[in-house]
Amino acid sequence: MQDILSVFPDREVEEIIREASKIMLEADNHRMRVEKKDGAANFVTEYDVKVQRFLEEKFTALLPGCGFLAEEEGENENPLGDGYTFIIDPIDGTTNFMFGRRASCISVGVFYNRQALYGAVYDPYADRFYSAKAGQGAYLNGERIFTADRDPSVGIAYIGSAPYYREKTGRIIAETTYEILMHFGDIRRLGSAALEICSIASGEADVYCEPILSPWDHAAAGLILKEAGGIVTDYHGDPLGYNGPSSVLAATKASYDTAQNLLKGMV
Ligand code: LIP
Repeated sequence: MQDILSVFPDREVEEIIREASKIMLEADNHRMRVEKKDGAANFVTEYDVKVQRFLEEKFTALLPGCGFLAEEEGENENPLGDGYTFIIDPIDGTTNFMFGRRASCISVGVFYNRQALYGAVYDPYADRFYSAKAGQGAYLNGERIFTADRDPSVGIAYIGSAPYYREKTGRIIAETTYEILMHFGDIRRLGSAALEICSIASGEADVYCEPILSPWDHAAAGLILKEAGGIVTDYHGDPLGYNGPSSVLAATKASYDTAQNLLKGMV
């Protein structure tokens, strides 16, 4: 892994992501084409597709033969293969993006022979580029970032509402909200899992949890948080996979056990 890390073109990948973000910034929120996907309130805009196609074209030119596991379009039969695989959410926080709520990002996780190699989450509205290479720390706009060491009783916890699966998760969210609120300082919800997880990496929050989340939502931010000193598992404390949706718990070391004890029986 060290050899591939030393030659991985992270600067070129960052430049491609920054270039792709211009598609988001130039979007016309009032006239964009929107299609409905499976699940309640689950949408894809023409810009999600444009960003994904741009990224796939540029990453293929940069690293010929690379594979993709991406949210929009195309089949993802074999998510992680030999060599490079990009796990992409072209616009994480699509509903925010549709409504002009500037809380969305581009999320790109890069794997090599099924091992997490690099993660990048870029919020173009705030110009915050989170990144990490395996074993080499986490960064926000080039500055090292680290998780906080706060007592859970004052910590901030993001609760993802898994709105596309509300028939299955509605009551879980209600119970989770009660338990988390009774054990942490306060609760939040941004609507972008990648940004919520990255806010823990930069010390601005302490916990994120969501009962059902797709691999493209957490692949990049999960590596960034681990490299910042955090912990990312499913609700049962097991490592996250990338073959389909799972529960996700992301937290600082100081808050992880409290949150995992509350969540392990929820799913
Ligand atoms: C969203 C996540 C969010 C989750 C939504 C959806 P999208 O990603 O960031 O945390 O609650 O169900 O998965 O669909 O906006 O890319």
